[in-house]
Amino acid sequence: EKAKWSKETLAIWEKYGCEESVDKESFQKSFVRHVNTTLARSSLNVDNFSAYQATAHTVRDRLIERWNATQQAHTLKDPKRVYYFSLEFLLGRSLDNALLNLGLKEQFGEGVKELGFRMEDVLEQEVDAALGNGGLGRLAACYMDSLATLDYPAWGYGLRYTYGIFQQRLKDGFQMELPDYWLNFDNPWELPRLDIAIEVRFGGYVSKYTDENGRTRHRWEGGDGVQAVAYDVPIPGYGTKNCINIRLWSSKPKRQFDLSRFNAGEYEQAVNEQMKAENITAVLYPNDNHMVGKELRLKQQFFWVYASLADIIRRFKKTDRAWDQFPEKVAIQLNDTHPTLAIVELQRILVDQEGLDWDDAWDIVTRTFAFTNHTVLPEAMEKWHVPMVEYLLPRHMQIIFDINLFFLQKVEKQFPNDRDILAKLSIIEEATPQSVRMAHLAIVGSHRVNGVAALHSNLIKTTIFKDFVKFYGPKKFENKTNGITPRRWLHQANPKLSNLITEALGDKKWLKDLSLLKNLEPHAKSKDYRRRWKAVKHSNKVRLAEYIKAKTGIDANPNSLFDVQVKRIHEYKRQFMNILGVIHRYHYLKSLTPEERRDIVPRVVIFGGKAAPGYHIAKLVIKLINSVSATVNADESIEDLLKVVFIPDYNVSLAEIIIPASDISQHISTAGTEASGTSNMKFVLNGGLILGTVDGANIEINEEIGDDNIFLFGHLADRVDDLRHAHRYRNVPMDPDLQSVITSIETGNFGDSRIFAPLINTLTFGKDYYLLSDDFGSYLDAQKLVDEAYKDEDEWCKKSILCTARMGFFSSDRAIREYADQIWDLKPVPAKA
Ligand code: OAK
Repeated sequence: EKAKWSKETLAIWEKYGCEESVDKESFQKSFVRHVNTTLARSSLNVDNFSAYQATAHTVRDRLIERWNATQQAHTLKDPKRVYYFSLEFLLGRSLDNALLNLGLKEQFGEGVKELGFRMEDVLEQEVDAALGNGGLGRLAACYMDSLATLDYPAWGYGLRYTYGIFQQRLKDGFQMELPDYWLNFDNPWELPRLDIAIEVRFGGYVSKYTDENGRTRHRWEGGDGVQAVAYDVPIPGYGTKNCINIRLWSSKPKRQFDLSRFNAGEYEQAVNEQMKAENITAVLYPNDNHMVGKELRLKQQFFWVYASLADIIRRFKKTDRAWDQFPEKVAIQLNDTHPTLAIVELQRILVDQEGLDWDDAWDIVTRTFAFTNHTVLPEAMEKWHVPMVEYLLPRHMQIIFDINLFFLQKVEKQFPNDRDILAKLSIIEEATPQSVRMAHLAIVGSHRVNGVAALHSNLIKTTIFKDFVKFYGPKKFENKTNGITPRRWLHQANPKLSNLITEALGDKKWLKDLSLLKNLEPHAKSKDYRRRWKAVKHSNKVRLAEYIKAKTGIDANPNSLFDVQVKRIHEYKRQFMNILGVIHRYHYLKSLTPEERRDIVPRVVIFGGKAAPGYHIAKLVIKLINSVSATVNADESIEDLLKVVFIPDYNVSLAEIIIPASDISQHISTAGTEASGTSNMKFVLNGGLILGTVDGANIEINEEIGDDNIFLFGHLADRVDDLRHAHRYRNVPMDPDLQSVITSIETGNFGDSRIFAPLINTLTFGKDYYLLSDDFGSYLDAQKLVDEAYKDEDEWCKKSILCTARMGFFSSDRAIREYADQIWDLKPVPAKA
């Protein structure tokens, strides 16, 4: 119950409820106070880490004020809100981002310096919040930045994993996984809300009864409960007071432990329940674009959507509105199929608990949800065995069957006597055991479905969801091309380039309206501007070279062309093709005379990325890269002409160092397999060119920046089926250049070749599913064009500037506005100063 204040009391609240100042002196005052009180340290006992903590707490205080103001504005105005349901938020570090978004970097930097620290060292202390695998999780983080910046009333909902994505180490060139102890020290970027706890149940049974109106009703009863406890993560917008919230749920036992067992001396059993409960949010599943049907994962998904919906409904109910207004106040975006059970849970609440008729409830549900698909890979499609769902969620399984029944009745009406289409569209896959197809459920339960780049959105309409297009018509399926936040991915990661851009454009408005970058174009003609642009790239390369030296001992000469491929290791992304290309280059270099060598552009080929721990082929790719690296880098005859580097433990904060230093980056997935890609956008925004296939967002990047500024190669998506068919049913000879590279590995030029047999087999016995052989020739040709183009430094620099200038479209602000206008019907609500 809230207290009612007297006038006098209110006056005190108002007097002290003023804003904390943001000048250098107030920073220093807060800093020292936090060192002395929050950290309980004296000024004699402050290291860089303590300085980080004190700075973080000082910034956090200012964030919380804005967070409060924002929530207050929303409560007063009660606008429609969007809830972004994502099982992953790959936020990375928060301090630098918060300093820049709040406009505090300069004065706080000065303040910290006078206290005896360097801001760079302080920022380096922060561990990444790595609650995600890759593209999907980082996209969610960029979207939160844009939602906050554009003043949209938005919340993120996710899980607070005790362990984020594993840390990667290398041992003898093999990937080793270590747990990510990110919460070992206090985390200043979360606000524990231990008072917000929601009980979540699993198991139990369904009972039937007749209500007072004579209707048959169902009740889900019994089962084991755990608590979902809220932790709030403030997300500040750039250049606004607005600061939104990501609410992450952590699982806790309902009771601390079983007292009767404890008293009986059964200590182990007494804490069992506690451990079981805490297991639910213990660890992020480390698979990217791949589904594993583990029970614990299903429990995570339900735990999360149950608590989030309960929270949203609690908020909705505060305003006494009729249920049919729910979709006018609540939009829920499903980030892939992971949160699809929310559709079922909302239907259950409305029908079982609130007593609505099935059809009225279903209308509310479908007007509330929209679904984003992020992949067409068959192995990524979520399917849950019916017996498992039935056992964990008996009532939800019944509701899924009912949703399916009513849906298929409509299909039957539209396509009478077409058993084939019924089977194809059914939410239930008829196999032994039966499975629930989560994508089908997500489509049926949403009013809008979108892909994440133009090609991808067309592909889902013509391949995996084509039968749904027949039924619903094409309008339900849209495209929302992904975007990235220019705040983190240019302003924060590449401060020198950001300054150079601001200088040319006259102010920082471009950070809120990225289309303004087009005004950089004329500067590409200025010799002086190009000189300075080059100098920035060079200094970013020096920074990366220093990092590489420190972490791997390898000398990467910053005067070489830096060629980068950093992303999750996956067969469809074809890091294998890249390293085979490197071997081809190595052999070529060895065949040259000293005169011929003089004409060669020296290259550093840089790899980074994690392989899912159970993905053996991907792990062999890492091993092969490291074996090639060892051989090439140790070959003195090659000098500086070629260096190969695998940077371990690729993550967001490392991406911030790598991306600004790239001359060319590779985005070389088999056409039609990479839904969008977002790092491609980050590289080009930072003036790096790309070498890529005609896939995902590469296509739209090409449209924006022009054919002269991108190196595209390889077969197009519409050829892939035929090529795969040929590999399966005919004897297609391997590309001869590829064959000689493979022979070289098999000869043992890169260590014991037996290790690599399973990898090489994917090209032959595996039928070259990802078409490396088909694309290898054009890949090598494109690489030659890259080498040639790089020789003309000045022309290259012009391309680089034009790349940045033409990337305005790929701001996540543009993407978020499209979602808000076209899917969510959402309006901004600025928070008052
Ligand atoms: C992860 C788990 C399951 C399904 C998809 C993913 C995923 O990360 N997909 C990636 O999403 C990115 C954001 O839309 C895209 O840019 C990538 O192409 C896609 O692979």
